[in-house]
Amino acid sequence: MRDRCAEEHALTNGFLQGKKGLILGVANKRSVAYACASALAREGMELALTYVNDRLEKSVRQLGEELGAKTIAPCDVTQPEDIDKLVELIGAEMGSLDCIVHAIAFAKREELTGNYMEVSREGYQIAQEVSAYSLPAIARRAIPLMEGQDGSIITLTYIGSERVIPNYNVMGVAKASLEASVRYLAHDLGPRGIRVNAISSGPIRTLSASGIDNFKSMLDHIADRAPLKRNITAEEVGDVCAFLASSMSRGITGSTIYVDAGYNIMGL
Ligand code: 0WE
Repeated sequence: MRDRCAEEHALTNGFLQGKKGLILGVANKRSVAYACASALAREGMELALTYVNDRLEKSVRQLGEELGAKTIAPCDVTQPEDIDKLVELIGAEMGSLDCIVHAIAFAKREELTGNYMEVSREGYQIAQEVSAYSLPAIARRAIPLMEGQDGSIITLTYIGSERVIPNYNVMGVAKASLEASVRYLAHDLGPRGIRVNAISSGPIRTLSASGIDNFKSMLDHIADRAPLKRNITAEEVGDVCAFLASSMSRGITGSTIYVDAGYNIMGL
């Protein structure tokens, strides 16, 4: 399977052939990050994947091998030395980087329920640090690897940044911060040939959504109201990620692109 995959990726002339990408945030096969990695690999991109902790190492290694990933390394974005080492390793093993997919978010479980106003100082800080600060922290360090070739940085966000989604709470505030970061980074990095964009995805059943109160009723609500009358899949996000990684999107930077079956346009 893995040989066939790798061979096909080498033989087919995918539109990302010859490009190299780093994906942060794969946990398992259902991860949106995995769907992005899979779409990028399908189009011929050479990949590096990261895992946060020992608990996830095994599954990320296995998925990485299936996708023909060259580099699989630990990275806890709250540890600056982790990011430094990761960038150094990628420099040594891959030489350069054309694309970064930032698919990382974290808030404490207890912050994703009840009233937003009860948010703790620590809970607020952790959500911001992991989910938002990590983007400029990675982007800045990766500049030397990305400069001089149409580079693309892609992150994932959610409509809870702009409108109230009950219980999303501190994550909504962190995503608002992440989206503002996308615009400021686009301004900083545009002159160096690096584009920065976000994909605002509709809700998807992943590890991140597990244990969220009433997730099923949120999915039903979307399928009822969204113009496409359905939910979206991780693969649909992966395909837009491949587009944003490619030169087909060379005129787009600082944007948030919705992959939400059109839900965001509705007023009622
Ligand atoms: O961004 C997210 C979820 C991110 C997330 C999920 C968890 C669950 C487990 C961040 N931190 C944690 N921490 C945990 O301990 N989404 C877009 C999915 C999501 O999460 C929600 C949603 C939706 C949609 C939480 C409340 C309401 C809606």
